[in-house]
Amino acid sequence: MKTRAAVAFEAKKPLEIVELDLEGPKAGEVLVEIMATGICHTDAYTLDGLDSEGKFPSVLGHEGAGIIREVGAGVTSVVPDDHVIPLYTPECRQCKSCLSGKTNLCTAIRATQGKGLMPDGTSRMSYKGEAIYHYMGCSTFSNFIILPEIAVAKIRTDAPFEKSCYIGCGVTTGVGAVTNTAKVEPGANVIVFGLGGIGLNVIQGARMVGADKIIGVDLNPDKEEWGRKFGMTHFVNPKDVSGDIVEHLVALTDGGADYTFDCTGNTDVMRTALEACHRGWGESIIIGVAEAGKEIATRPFQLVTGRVWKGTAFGGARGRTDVPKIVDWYVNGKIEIDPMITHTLTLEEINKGFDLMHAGESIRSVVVF
Ligand code: NAD
Ligand code: AHE
Ligand code: ZN
Repeated sequence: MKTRAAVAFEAKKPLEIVELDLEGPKAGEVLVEIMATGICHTDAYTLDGLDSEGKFPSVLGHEGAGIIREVGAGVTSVVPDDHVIPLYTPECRQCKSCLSGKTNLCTAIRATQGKGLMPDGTSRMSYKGEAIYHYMGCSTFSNFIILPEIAVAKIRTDAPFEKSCYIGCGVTTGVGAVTNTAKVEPGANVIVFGLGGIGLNVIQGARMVGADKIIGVDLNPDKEEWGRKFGMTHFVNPKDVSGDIVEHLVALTDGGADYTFDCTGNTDVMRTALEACHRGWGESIIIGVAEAGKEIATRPFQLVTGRVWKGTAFGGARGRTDVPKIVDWYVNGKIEIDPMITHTLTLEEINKGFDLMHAGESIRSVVVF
């Protein structure tokens, strides 16, 4: 069949809208009609050539929602017309990682996923006879996609696609980092670095679990109003701090934060986030994705004296199990999504979504097919 898609033919070039050839689902795979997709900073990072796993030409996008249109042989967990969210972190429930109960990082198909291929080592998408790579096992910038059955979460049918797609990455990542990874407790003090599509979800997660001080840090002064909408109690713009930013944050939190979250991908900010944690117990969670080649550093003494450095992917969520619950939280009003979707675009306008993100003018842009 044919599918309309925004293709990244080369790094650092605008996406091009073309019609691709799409092969049908093989055994264990499903055909999904993507109804809407968010644009995450990780898509921009890969398009900018900063991802060591970046492949071109490819169809980017990993924050989608859609409808199952066809299932391949042996598929048992979904049927046509089911509403689903594609999972860049699948959940096979059989691999060593899934069975460990210690991580959401399913390893069943990670090797081929990182090469831009389906689990059998081939691509289902082509243009003028040339293979086009998949991205993060999703490629939601295509109207129709093929996914392994283990990489779809079945969700309720009354959640609007143009909002629930954000649960495919940003919402789950931010809220899950608070609830699954840090396990922030009521009364804790929290600092969130970077108040974009992820950081605001960390803030609303911290509010949901009853954190006390929720401090937002961003270089963009417009983000103060955004943070306050979702529960931020204090805002710090590093540009307005005359002395050392770590000392400033430690003073604001009576000795350091219980939990800090990096949602910038900047390795200097990651260090600040770790060092702004309370001596003896503060935990810093890295969410931001750093460019290829970057490394983090701190004095080991920071860890010797009890600070903990952690990271999280997809908010520690087990996709098929947890994503339907987060959709319930949204539909039941426990978390907000609608105000964070600042721009709704057509596929033809998708490059504008990247421009808005780089200009700091959007929280989330969503493309509706
Ligand atoms: P975004 O562009 O919407 O937001 C980034 C925010 O960080 C902006 O508000 C920007 O002003 C702020 N910022 C940038 N540099 C800063 C600095 N030095 N100090 C303070 N603030 C700064 O991006 P997003 O979609 O929210 O993504 C945030 C990061 O999270 C990206 O690195 C993305 O790749 C990553 N991410 C990781 C996961 C995961 O599973 N670990 C999931 C999604 C996104
Ligand atoms: N491909 C990069 C790493 C990118 C990365 O860390 N991705 C996050 C999700 S970001 C979503 O917006 C993730 O899930 N990581 C775990 C994994 O298995 O990819 C690189 O450095 O090679
Ligand atoms: Zn993402």
